[in-house]
Amino acid sequence: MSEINLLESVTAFLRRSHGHYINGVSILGQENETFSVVNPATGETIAMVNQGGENEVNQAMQAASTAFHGVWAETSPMERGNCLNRLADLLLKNSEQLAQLESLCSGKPIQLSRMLDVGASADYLRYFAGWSSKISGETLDVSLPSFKGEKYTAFTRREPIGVVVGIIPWNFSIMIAIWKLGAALTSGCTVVLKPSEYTPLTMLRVAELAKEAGIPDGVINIVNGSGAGVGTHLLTHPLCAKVTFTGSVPTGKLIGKSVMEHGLFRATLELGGKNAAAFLSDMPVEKIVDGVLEAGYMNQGQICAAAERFYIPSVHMDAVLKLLSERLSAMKIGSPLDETTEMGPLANKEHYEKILSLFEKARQEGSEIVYGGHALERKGFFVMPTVIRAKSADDTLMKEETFGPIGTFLSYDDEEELIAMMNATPFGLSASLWTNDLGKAMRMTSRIEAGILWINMHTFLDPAVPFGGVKSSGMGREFGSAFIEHYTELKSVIMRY
Ligand code: TXE
Repeated sequence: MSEINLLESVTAFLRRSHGHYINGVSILGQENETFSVVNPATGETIAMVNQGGENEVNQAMQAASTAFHGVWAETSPMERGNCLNRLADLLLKNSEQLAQLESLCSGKPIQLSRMLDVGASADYLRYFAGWSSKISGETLDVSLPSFKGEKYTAFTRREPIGVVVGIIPWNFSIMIAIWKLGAALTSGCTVVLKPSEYTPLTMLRVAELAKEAGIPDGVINIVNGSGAGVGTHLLTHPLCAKVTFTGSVPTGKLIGKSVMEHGLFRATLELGGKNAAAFLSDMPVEKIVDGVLEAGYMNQGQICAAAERFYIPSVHMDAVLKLLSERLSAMKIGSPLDETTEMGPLANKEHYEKILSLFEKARQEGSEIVYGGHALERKGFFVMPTVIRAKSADDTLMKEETFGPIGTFLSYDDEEELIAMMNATPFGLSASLWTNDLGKAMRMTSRIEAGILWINMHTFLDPAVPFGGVKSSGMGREFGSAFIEHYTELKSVIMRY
């Protein structure tokens, strides 16, 4: 056991009274209600947080709007980039504190928190920082003829959209918030973020670091509370210019409907799905199992782009399931604060109960549970990594997102049938193809319905490569240059002379 000691700054932070971060100040807000933050590894409450309400939403939106008009949109692009780079420096300087907070609140193994929620967040910030000085319009030639010798010139400007509301899930409470914050701030927008009610602490600390980095008050605001309460107030607030959401498909649809009803029309929705990983028959069994472990089980399967449907050539199926079960049985499940832990608990009780009910569903439907399929007998929200052999493509676990450490497997013989099965879903966030025949992979690429397709890899996101879903998995793209369109308005100017 190599359980790390909590830093004194972490225990001190947990002991504080928590609420919101508005206009450069931590505040408790005016609501009397509080909610608890539960450590999923123990089931114990580790902090209490004040629930926000309409009042806090109004204050935060007003602060963000004032900072947008008076300060941030007027800040030079270079200085905006410098601010984001300084915030990246401070994330790394406070890396261990942030990683420990993330692991305590979400159950993520500490090594992953260090690598992704802190390390990758700093990289994303630096990537977005570089864009601040490169967002520009273009000059255009007017196409119609002039009648009396007059001349025209035209150009476009990319102008920041205004106050962006970011609704954040619990699986990467820092990194996903940083995706939204980095894109908004580099474009000249200001933000009001609502973290998940399961992981409300980490961004409160990041907001303090943002102040230290020289980001002006009001540019970043955090309001904590429920989706139905704080979330709804934010989305319907008249100062909200855009919403960017990552989370479940049902909530995403609700948010999409709500923003349209309130005349907002600007939403980026990054939702989940039921991602497929398909292994072609030239792949050896060991490589298939390595691929399945990479694609399906990281962070207890709680990654929106992770694979949940696995298609295996029937000739390899038995051997793959046998070796995979052996590899999973050697996986170290334990405390997220143990540096050797490979799999922690599920992030919260509701999610744990949902996963247990899906195990039950698989049993009722007669799917074969090859490995796992039950909770661990210990406190906290631990379940076994699980392998299920589906009866057919109609099994619930081949269709519904579990968001857990569950791989469901179906064999195939024919590659045309494989493509049809991969696409037979209302979702389309990600997919992967595994083969040494790159020519075949390239021919299949255009036929697979997914926003991101990996070849011989899975779940690898990069700030330079656009990310987002097709079909019911969302709309809009994060990263690359694609984000610019979603955080700026394109203004055309035509001049006669
Ligand atoms: O997600 P929600 P929950 C999946 C996963 C999980 C299930 C439910 O399968 O079991 O979703 O988790 C806010 N207006 N994913 O309930 O509801 C909410 O407060 C405005 C996949 O946590 O999507 C939180 O901040 N906001 C996913 C955020 O939305 C609302 C990651 C996400 O919550 C709202 C998380 C409303 N009406 C869960 N209702 C992924 N794809 O990455 C809720 N929220």
